Amino acid sequence: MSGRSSFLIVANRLPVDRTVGPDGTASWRRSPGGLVTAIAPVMQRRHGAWLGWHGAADEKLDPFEQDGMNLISVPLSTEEVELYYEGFSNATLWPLYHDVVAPPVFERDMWDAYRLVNQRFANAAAEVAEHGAVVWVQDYQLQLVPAMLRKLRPDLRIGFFLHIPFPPVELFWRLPWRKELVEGLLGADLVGFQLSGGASNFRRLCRRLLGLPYKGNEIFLDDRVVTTQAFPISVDFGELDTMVRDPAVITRAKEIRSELGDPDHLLLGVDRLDYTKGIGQRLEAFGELLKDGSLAPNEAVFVQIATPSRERVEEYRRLRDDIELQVGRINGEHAMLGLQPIQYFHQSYGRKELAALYLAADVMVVTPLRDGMNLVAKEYISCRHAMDGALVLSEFAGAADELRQSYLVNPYDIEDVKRQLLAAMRATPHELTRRMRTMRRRVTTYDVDRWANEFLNALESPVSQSATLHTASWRSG
Ligand code: GDG
Repeated sequence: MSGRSSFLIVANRLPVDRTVGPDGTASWRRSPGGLVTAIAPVMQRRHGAWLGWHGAADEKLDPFEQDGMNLISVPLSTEEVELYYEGFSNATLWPLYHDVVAPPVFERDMWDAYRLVNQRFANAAAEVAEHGAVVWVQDYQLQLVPAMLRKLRPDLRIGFFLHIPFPPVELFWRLPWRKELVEGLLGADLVGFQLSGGASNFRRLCRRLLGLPYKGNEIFLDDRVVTTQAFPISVDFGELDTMVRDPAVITRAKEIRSELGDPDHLLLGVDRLDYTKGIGQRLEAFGELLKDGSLAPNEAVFVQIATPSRERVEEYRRLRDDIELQVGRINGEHAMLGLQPIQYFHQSYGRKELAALYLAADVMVVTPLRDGMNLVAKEYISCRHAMDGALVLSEFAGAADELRQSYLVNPYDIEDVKRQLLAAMRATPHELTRRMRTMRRRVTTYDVDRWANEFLNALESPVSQSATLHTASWRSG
């Protein structure tokens, strides 16, 4: 790859993972995960460049090409991975932005590393962006990049999208570095959120913390306007819809059901093993249904895929132990020879295997305590072209705003989860079709292409007339 780019994605991670073959040769493979799933197709179409860390510490890589994407690695040292990534990003910001469901850690050396690494990303972007390029910065690990980049390159059009929730002012206020963080985000021309609630939390915060006025979606700075808006992320509906029509995937789905003993109800959970995902709550509800006899032990099987995640962060290690203890207890009490009611897998799977699981499952169980969007819920919908299957969905997932025909639950209310699990299992085919048809209509029309195009159109469109006028009057007033 050579020269500069007119379109850049800046994200913590490059969208690839390195694999080493039996003969010792290394190659790159597109990695799983929400962000990658969402953006890779857009990148390929626009022939841009993607800046991010490649996943190995203390190693510098030359730019390379993969799957039609130009990839530029931003290096991180072992200490930076610990302090910037596992520390400030995942032990401070992640819990703080997810309703403090785990206590956030506030440590100054983590913040210093976060600032230093954000500056490195900004410098790298400034170096490869063409004059007037569009730069799209992704997610909570890089919230200082917009302002740092604007300082270096005022000619750029800078967008930022936050994949996780933006918290209410009262929670954000705890952050010792709250002012720097908000000023970092305000370096963007457009700050995108999953939901309008996140955007309005951000605008209120800007007024209270920095005294900035806003009107509608626009925040008025001295010399420019920052637009804040919701862009609910979605999935590649077409890819999944095609995948589940593949005979190999259909056969695999049948095999999965028969390997599980052809239960009346196959329930499925697919999550990164994360304390925000409410895995414990759903297993508790399922265990109680078995215990109180609402479900016979051989009537339902719950398959829980818990993909390994952030295993060096203390809170995640504890969570793994808790979940595995809980699975062991429930299975210990209710298993029969050759039949375990919970099938738990702490492993990662290929996309096709995942699609086969979605196709095999009667009830998809998505119960986060807080989630920016939750792509798994939308992936399940995309795989149900027969218009059957039920989605049990937490009210605290961003996806609940769009998927109103799911079986909505409050995951903190175990009785409610039990009730909705049973309702989903007992629903008539007619009822399931009615709900699924409406939800599929939503996901087909608002897929990931539409999400990315709407964001980029908003970023590239000229600033509104009213915004310019308002800035002028604010400055003169
Ligand atoms: C963040 C926000 C927001 C999971 N296990 C495997 C696998 N996955 C894929 C799923 C899905 C993705 O990972 C997970 O996306 P989610 O949206 O459910 O959750 P987060 O990872 O927390 O994502 C979230 C998202 O960003 C996008 O903005 O929706 O709220 O927290 O695509 O299918 N993929 C494969 N094997 C696995 O074992 N191949």
